[in-house]
Amino acid sequence: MMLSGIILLNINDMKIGTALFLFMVLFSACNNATTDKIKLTEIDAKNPVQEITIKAQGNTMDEMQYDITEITTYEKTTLHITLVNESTDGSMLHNFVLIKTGTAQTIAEQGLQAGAKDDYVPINDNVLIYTKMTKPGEISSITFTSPPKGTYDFICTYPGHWSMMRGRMIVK
Ligand SMILES: [Cu+2]
Repeated sequence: MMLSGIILLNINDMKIGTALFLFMVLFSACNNATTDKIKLTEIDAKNPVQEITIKAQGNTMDEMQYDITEITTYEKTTLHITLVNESTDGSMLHNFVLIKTGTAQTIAEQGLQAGAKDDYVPINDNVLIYTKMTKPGEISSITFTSPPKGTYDFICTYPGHWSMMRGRMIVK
C-alpha cells in the first residue's frame, strides 16, 4: 500500500516520496521495537513471582524423597524453583522434571533410554521443564511461567527414583 502510493507520485515529487518512504520505514521499525519492549515489561510487571524451594533428601532408595510433594500455584505466575540436593550419598543424584499428569512411568522409562548424557530426561512433549541433574550438595534453579490451569506431576528421572520421588503441581 505504501509502495503503490509512491509509484503514483510523478518524477518531481520523487524526492518527497523517497523521504516519506524512509520516514515510514524508520517509523515502523521504531514502532515495532517499542511494542516488543512494552510487551516484555508488561509480562514481567504483571506476573507475581513465586519462590519454591524443594529439598531432595535421604541416602537410600527407601529414604529418598522430595520434602514437598504438592505445589499450588496460579496461572501466569513466574515460578522460581530451586532444587536443593541434601543427600550425601554419591549415588543420590536428583533432578526436578515437570511433566503432564499420568506420564511419569513413560517419561522415567524413556529417561533411562536417554541416559546420563541427557541427564535421564527424554525428548518428549509431555516434559514441560526440568532442572539439571544435581549431585549431593548441589543446587539447581529454573524460572518459568506457570503452565495453564490443571494438575501436573513432577518426578526425579534418575534411574529408579521416580516411584519414590514424585509430587504434583496444581495450577489454579
Ligand atoms: Cu532422584
